[in-house]
Amino acid sequence: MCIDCGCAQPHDHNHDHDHGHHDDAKTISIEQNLLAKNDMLAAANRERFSEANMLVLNLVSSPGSGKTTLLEKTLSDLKGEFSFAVLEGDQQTANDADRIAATGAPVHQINTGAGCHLDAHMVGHGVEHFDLGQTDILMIENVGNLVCPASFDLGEDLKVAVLSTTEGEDKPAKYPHMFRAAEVMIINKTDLLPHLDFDIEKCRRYALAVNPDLTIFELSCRSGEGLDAWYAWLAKQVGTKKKVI
Ligand SMILES: Nc1nc2c(ncn2[C@@H]2O[C@H](COP(=O)(O)OP(=O)(O)OP(=O)(O)O)[C@@H](O)[C@H]2O)c(=O)[nH]1
Ligand SMILES: [Mg+2]
Repeated sequence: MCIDCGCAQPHDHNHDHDHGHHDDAKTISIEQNLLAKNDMLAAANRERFSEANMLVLNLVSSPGSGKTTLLEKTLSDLKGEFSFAVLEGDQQTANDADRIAATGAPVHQINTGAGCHLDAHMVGHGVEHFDLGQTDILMIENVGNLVCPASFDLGEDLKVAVLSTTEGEDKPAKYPHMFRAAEVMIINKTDLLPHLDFDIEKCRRYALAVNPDLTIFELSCRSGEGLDAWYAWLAKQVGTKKKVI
């Protein structure tokens, strides 16, 4: 168990606590049990989602990268084409759910309290608020945190990691687990590039070094630049999902 955040993030036990091998073994066993239980619930979620013919994306990032803003834009621009439902994960407040509700999409807020990630159990209950048969795309906005959400499968089809230009281009190198777990990386806030020393090519290189299969979008939710490519990709994913089923 991660002592700092209480989650089951696997990590190296090479820090210099004075606990011995016995405690280490117990810790690893609790981690494995927790993740195994989560994986089981995630598999059940995935089966439910696939029965509903629904594309499910898990949006992960550090706080403030623009996940909710991206959802607001996407939902507003594509509401004529697809029906969306949104699960919002935050430690506290319903601020993000209120923003999504303003777009007219069904939304449910999950507050994790001290927890630093959503888990499959929370998501399984969260989707009880939606009519899954009437939903083309379920968007799950995870708790803003580049570490723990990487380890918790929610039953999603894909993880989308959102990185904003104000965070620095080295984040994929410093938080490799997240960018390895994700299939897509969005570099948001490109409108700010003229004011920053963010090196976008270096960022792409760092990301592709940890995950050569990443699909990368560069966009600005503020100016709208780059959103069309993201929308086209989304439409293709929904099409693929419907064809498979
Ligand atoms: N300049 C600029 N600002 C943006 C852009 N996208 C989002 N923002 C701003 O970034 C701030 C954070 O955006 P949010 O959408 O709340 O970020 P978030 O990732 O949902 O944050 P948490 O849910 O707290 O993790 C807000 O002030 C947004 O207006 C963008 O493309 N350009
Ligand atoms: Mg948000």
